[in-house]
Amino acid sequence: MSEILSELATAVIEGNSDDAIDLTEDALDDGLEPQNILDNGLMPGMDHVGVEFRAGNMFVPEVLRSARAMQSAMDVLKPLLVEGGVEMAGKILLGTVKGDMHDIGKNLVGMMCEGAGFEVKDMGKNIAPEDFVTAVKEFNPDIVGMSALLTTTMRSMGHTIKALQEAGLRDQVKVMIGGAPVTQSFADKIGADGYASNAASAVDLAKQFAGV
Ligand code: B1M
Repeated sequence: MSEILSELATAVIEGNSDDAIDLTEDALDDGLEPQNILDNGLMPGMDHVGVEFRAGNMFVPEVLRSARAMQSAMDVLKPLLVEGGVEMAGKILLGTVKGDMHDIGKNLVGMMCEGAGFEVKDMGKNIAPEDFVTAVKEFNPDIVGMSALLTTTMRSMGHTIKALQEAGLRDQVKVMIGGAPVTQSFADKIGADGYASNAASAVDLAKQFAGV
């Protein structure tokens, strides 16, 4: 890895958005390709964050800072990546289900997935099954991600899967669910394709779904 890319990875790990932007611009000025900057600067930084988060060596506020630094750099790179026709890893439609206002974990999942190269459309919170259906038709995602933090709102995940089935869209998408009260057995029960217990595992699962 060139020195500037290793500094960029460090900026992401340390959650330093200003450095992440400056170094991304410097790398572009030095003639590095946007894809190279993404794959060998930003991604290794975010991968490291995922490993440390899973190991309990980094905590939510630090991970959020890293994700924001990654996103700031991605704001610089994204138009160039799109212009250059670079393929994203896949498209994820994300939302917190109906009746549920908790979005911190969902936001973290979205940022980490963006960091891993996915195009993420975040619908926000309190998203009804029919709104997921409409958004699937419009955005055509590879993965639908749902988050719930309340035992009372978890059931809306099942309702959303049913609504996708009824709209004939279920086979077009993988459904990934998560949130504190959610378990693998609940995912199995409602017919989700997978469950992730934290943001780093959500990235792994999304990559597995996308075959990357
Ligand atoms: Co609320 N709340 N809350 N709350 N709140 C909990 C969830 C609760 C456990 C607190 C408690 O009583 N001990 C409890 C739920 C009990 C239950 O259902 N069993 C609770 C309650 C009861 C409520 C209210 C009903 C309180 C009231 O008004 N009486 C109310 C409900 C409002 C509503 O949603 N309709 C309410 C309101 C709120 C606030 C608005 C004040 C605020 C939310 C602010 C916000 O999100 N913008 C809030 C908060 C902050 C919490 C706690 C304290 C923290 C949640 C959080 O952000 N954790 C929470 C108690 C706790 O967890 N200690 C609590 C940090 C976050 C990073 O973790 O969301 O678990 P988490 O996300 C993780 C994983 O779960 C996973 O990855 C994330 C990152 O590793 N993950 C996914 C999450 N989504 C995923 C999706 C995936 C994959 C992985 O794939 C798509």
